[in-house]
Amino acid sequence: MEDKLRSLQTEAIEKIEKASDLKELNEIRVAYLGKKGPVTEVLKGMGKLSAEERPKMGALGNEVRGAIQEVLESKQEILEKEAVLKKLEKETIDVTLPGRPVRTGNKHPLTKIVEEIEDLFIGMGYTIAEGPEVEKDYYNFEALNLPKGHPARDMQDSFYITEELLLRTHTSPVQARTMNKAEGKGPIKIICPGKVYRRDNDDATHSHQFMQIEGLVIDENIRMSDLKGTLQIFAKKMFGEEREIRLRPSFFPFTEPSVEMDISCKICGGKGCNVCKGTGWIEILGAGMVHPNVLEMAGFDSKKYTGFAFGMGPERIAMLKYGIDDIRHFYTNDVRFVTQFGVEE
Ligand code: 2U9
Repeated sequence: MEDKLRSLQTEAIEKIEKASDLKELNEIRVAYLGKKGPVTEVLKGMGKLSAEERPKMGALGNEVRGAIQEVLESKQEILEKEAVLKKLEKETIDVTLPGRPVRTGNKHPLTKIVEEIEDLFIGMGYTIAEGPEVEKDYYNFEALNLPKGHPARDMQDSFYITEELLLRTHTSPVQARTMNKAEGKGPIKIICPGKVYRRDNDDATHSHQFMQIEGLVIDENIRMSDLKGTLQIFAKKMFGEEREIRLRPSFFPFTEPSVEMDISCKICGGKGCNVCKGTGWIEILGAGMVHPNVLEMAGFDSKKYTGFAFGMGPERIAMLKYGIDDIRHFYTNDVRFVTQFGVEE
């Protein structure tokens, strides 16, 4: 019995010293010192011992228990200290580390350009007018001097929904609607930004969905010089004060005379380079004096009122301003593209 108790003591102490955490240590305590433990089992056999043997064996039993208990307690202390150190190490915060940058969103480059152009014209006294993207054939074409069968309508291959309904091919219908609402009374001074749709095969410079910003000024005594002055201010504010503009004769059914406006190339200053295709000039927008038919159809007396209008594609403006080479970038929402345009200053 004595040998058994001594070997239990050695065995228990070996296990205690190898214990790696408090849970394992507690399992050893229960295993060796518990009521069903081996020490108690061995001492149950004390009944067979003689009267003088019994007290000695009992004392040995207590001594073995005491020795195991003592080693348990010192191991408990060590493991508790280790546990605290491990916890401290795990929860240590290095306050000298740099903060994690807060990722902010980006304004889409098209949104930036549209807002910049809106702010520019709002600063010149224009108000913003909007209208439906699913538009009536009348406002999209007829009210703009493009009667049914007019060849110009084929140019703008359209997404028709029904005979009379289509996805608007420009934002001009918004101007037509605004004129109709005015019931022949000026002045009108609006810009009309919005999405437009054309049945076109997408490529680097064409998209079936794109944006337009058009402007319309109607009042008594509006002249071509008012148009030229307005376009000059726009060009200088958008592309730099040193920009020059030139107006070339053009044709649009809804304006007469019609012009296309170029700005002097900001890359080569007008000498000619690949951006301006060697001409020194870059086409930016179209414009003209509102056609009298359009005025009359909208209920304005063309003897009393005149007006000018212009139209531009913000994608083209953004591509020139930011050096973007493919219009499809605006619509594929690749984060590598949009994040190049930082948050508003
Ligand atoms: C009304 C009267 C006149 C709008 C105009 C243009 C010239 C023009 C194109 C430029 C590039 C469209 O985005 S684009 O493809 N637009 O050149 N637009 S004058 O004239 C109007 C509009 C409405 C009632």
